[in-house]
Amino acid sequence: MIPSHTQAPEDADPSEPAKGTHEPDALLWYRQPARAWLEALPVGNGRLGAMVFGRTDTEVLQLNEDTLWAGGPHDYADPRGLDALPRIRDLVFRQEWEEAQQLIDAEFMGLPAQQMSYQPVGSLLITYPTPDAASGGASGGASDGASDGASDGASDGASDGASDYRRMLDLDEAVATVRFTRDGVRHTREVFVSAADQVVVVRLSADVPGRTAFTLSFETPQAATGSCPDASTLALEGVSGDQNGLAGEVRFRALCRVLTEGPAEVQPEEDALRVAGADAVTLLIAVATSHRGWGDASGDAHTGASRVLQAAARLPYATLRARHLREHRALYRRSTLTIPGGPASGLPTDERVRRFGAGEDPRLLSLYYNYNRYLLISRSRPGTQPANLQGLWNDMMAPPWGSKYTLNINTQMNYWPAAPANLVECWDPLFDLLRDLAESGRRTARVMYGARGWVTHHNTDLWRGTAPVDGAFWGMWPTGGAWLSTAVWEHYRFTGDVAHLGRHYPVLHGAVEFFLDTLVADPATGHLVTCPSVSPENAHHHAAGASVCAGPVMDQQILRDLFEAYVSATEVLGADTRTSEQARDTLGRLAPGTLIGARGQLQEWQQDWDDLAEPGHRHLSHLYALHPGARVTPRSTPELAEAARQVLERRGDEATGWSTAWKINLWARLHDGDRAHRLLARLLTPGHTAPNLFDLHPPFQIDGNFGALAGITEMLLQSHTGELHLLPALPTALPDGDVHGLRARGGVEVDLSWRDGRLTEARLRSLLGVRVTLRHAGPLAVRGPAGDTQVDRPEPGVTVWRTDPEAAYRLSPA
Ligand code: FUC
Repeated sequence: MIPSHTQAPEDADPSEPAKGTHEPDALLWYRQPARAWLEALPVGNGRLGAMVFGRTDTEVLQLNEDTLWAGGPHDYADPRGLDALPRIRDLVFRQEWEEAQQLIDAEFMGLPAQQMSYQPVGSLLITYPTPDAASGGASGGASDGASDGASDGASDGASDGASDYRRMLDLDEAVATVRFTRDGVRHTREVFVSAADQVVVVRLSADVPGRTAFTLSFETPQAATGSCPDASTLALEGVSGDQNGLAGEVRFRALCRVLTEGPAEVQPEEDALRVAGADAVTLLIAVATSHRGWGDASGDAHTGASRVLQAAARLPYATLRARHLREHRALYRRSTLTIPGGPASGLPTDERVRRFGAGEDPRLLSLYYNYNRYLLISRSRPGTQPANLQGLWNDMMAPPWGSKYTLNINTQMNYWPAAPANLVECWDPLFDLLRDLAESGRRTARVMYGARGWVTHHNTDLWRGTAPVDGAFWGMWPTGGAWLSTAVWEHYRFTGDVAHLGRHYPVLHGAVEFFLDTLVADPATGHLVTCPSVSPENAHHHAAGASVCAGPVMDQQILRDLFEAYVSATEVLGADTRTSEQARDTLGRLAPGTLIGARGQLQEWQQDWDDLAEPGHRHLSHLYALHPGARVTPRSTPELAEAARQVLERRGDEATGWSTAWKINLWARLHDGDRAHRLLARLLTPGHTAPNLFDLHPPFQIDGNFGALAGITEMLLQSHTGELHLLPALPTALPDGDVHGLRARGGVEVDLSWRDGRLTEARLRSLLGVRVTLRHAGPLAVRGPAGDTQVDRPEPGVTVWRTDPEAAYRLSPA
């Protein structure tokens, strides 16, 4: 295993506050309940999620479980594809793109040509007695009055007599809290989702004994029935939705157990539980589904849910909470970003978002950094599904784009920050997905391409669909799996974990095999190209609606990275050299991945068609080589970096959330911190950031959150060239700050402090003992465990030395 300094020590007191955990950096808070879903606060343990509305008349906890998807196990590959393939290629090379697209739509699409949607479980409703019933008609004070379901922008006018209202999400605890006073009684509600015990935990208490009373019920858009299997448990059982001709096969069961304190009464009704006279109540919600893997939905949701519930019900609330805190903080406390505050930093979170653009609250970036890390921890943990388009949180049966895995940018972006923000474990689910796709994609490769290895196109779902879907224009892109596979090598670069590389080497091998068998020689140049393919979702002849082409530049860039990763991995592992030799040979015959066009721009296609395309298109596919790739850098390829800048200028700043987030990373790679910050400021406005800080495409897509998190790390530390570059793109708007616990390639953890725009101190912890090449404006003195460290300075601004494994170094301007 990889050594790690970053685990919270077992004996650390989890109740102690740590750096970066004070309110403006670690607390989302509001003066009113959530009226709409995008105001509700997300909690999750990777698998189970809830959106907490914080209402005072009927509280809504909208629930998700990450394997509840429409449809069932299914193979989408269309066997007619193989016969159509040579004809499609012929049409593409003859530049008869529309005909090629028609043929693809008719004979080279998945069956069906759409994949399945991620779907919600439903909501747990906690309905309080009306003021009349409870106390004979109290009135006045703050209220939300919304009791009409999870997804609407419901009213906030009805008077339920609540006052002194506050709701919050503490990121350091991963606990959502609601507090209010009614009829002289102070009520407190806490909600968290425990990764340790696999339940949603709700604690309802009051400062007057015997005054906790409510009715519990489930509501759901699924085909499901509610019941009370025993006197203190509420159940909801159902099956996921049908879609595009596939029957819903995921059976699910949600259970809510009521544990009361004090002389309480619990009264089961048909499909509700009435609780009265309690001092306090703990609710435990367990959800299980019948999903057992991408090819099997025959599991036992019934027993699964009971088993988890029984185990959790044995633990007192304080123990459940402590176990949850320990688990969460082991990840959350790895890293912090501290930016000094401004006049608006003490305001409620929705107010802060409205004011960020005015420069009144640079500290909002600390909260945003922490929140986005919180989202990754709450959504993606070992053993869970990877983050989909909405991460984990979705209340719709047919969410936008099915809330699936879009593999031409969105899923990759979700995982860009995992290693740099020091959450390597949260990356795990992506590798599980790759392992699945390498199996399901093998059939698609064979049936539709007659090829070895495996392929995945621009989307996948819970059933690991790998055939093209959604139509040729969007779906005819065979490089989704190749791009995802480059993560295997990146993981090794960040961690040095040879065992992990070995486990996932077959994924790389199969991805390479597929392209060895399917790359074709472009008749015009003889170079090897992908065909048919697209430059994701962009038309090279916009007026004609033609996207299908041969060898889009992005493909050629990705394949270089894939093949090189494979060759390097083979060397590290001493594995299959024959395929590796073929890969090396193929690398030399690939069509160019970087070409400069007539306008001095990096070309998107092999031909200089860029003027015929949509100028401000959201995808930045051909800038892959600048980020996340590393083939284009201002230092090693200045002309190409300039050509990439031309593309960014022409594309402009107006874009979707994720596209803006990608631009932050791209400008940071060009070392332009001010442009990167300008885009970050665009993202942190109400048009792109919801009151709960979810990123808006619009609609909500979590890739913008994760892409922005990666972008912030890229401004502060870069390591993609083999050097550790400190503060490579520090914006002038952030002259002072401290960051703790970033992670660089080579297994180095980095803390940085800067004042007046200059580095004042850096600390490095070398997990693996690598030779470090550090780049920074101005010479640095290095002190290691044995005092001043001997370093080389091969050129101005570069400091080189070999670190000792597990050793810490303190650097200061010399
Ligand atoms: C890609 C993008 C869209 C959207 C969708 C989920 O198709 O082009 O903007 O993010 O994925």
